[in-house]
Amino acid sequence: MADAPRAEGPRPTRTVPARAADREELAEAVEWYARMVLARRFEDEAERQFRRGRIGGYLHLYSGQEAVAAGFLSVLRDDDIFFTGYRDHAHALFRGASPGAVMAELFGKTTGLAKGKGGSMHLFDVARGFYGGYGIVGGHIPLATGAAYALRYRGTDRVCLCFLGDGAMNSGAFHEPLNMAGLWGREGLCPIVYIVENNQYAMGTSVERSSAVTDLASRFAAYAIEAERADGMDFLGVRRLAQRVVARVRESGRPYAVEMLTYRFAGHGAADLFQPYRTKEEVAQARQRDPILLLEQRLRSAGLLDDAAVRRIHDEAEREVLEAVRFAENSPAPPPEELYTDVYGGPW
Ligand SMILES: Cc1ncc(C[n+]2csc(CCOP(=O)(O)OP(=O)(O)O)c2C)c(N)n1
Repeated sequence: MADAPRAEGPRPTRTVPARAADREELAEAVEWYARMVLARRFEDEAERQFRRGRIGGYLHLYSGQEAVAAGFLSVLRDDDIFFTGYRDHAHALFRGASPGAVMAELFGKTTGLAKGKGGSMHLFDVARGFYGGYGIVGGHIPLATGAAYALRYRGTDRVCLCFLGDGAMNSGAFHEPLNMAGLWGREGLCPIVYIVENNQYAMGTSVERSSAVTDLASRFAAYAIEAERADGMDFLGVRRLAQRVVARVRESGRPYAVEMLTYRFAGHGAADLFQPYRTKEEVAQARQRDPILLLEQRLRSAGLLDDAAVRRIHDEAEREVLEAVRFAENSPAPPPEELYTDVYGGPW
């Protein structure tokens, strides 16, 4: 702060607009609280449907990490784009995809976000700037980096977000594009934010056992990319960080990275039932900082949420998710001819 310390006298009036801005920010946060509640309820229901055999393939839940995607996607412009890994349902919902289309994709139906061809790990919604949903760990990092370059090459001020896991940082697919991003960034040609969702584990392997350097943010220095580490459980904190970082990348065209400390409440995938790599006490402790509860407490103490409003939001999420399941159940499965559409080759 450049201001000299003020010993006495009235508080400056310029704090008034700041407080008004805070209120506006909190009012918007109520909307994001509702979206996070919906995403959590969606994940719980997806797990139930998976266990009933309605969802084939794999299923990776995002519960616990909601504040990261919500915080960043809440500040993105409509024409910006983003990529993520396979833990992708909430990302699609936060960007405005309908729960029915996401659930139908999990069910493999034609009404799904990717016509039922992608399933849980490969959601895709180009109209909303969502370029997937990737099952190969780290496989999307080169694509996202190239896309960021393309945005600048075409003369736009659009920004690309690339969400990745802590495990993905140890893949070869991380290092090559990061080097290019560092180089392109010198010319202001790589407007990308790498958002490491450090949920402490890659499948059953903790960061301590898989990364030689556990301060993940510091590893971006190897590619001349500035980075910082922050709490990923506090929605308002993530959102403020995202506002600052996205504005800076949009302005400079230089890449930036954030390591968001978060936690996944569910197992790695739906088959990871016993989780021998962590204790129940550890999970219970992490749940005390559930991002949805933290935001709820903050909004309650600001007088923007009460019991009735919370109940309404939860009831609405319940209704929307059950409606999504009905929609998915009643949607048609793709006909065999669909095997030959959206592929590079013709029938043979
Ligand atoms: C190239 C590749 N190697 C291995 C796997 C198997 N695999 C699936 S998920 C995963 C762990 C990834 O952890 P992280 O990037 O931290 O993501 P998180 O599951 O924590 O969100 C691994 C090794 C894979 N899918 N792709």
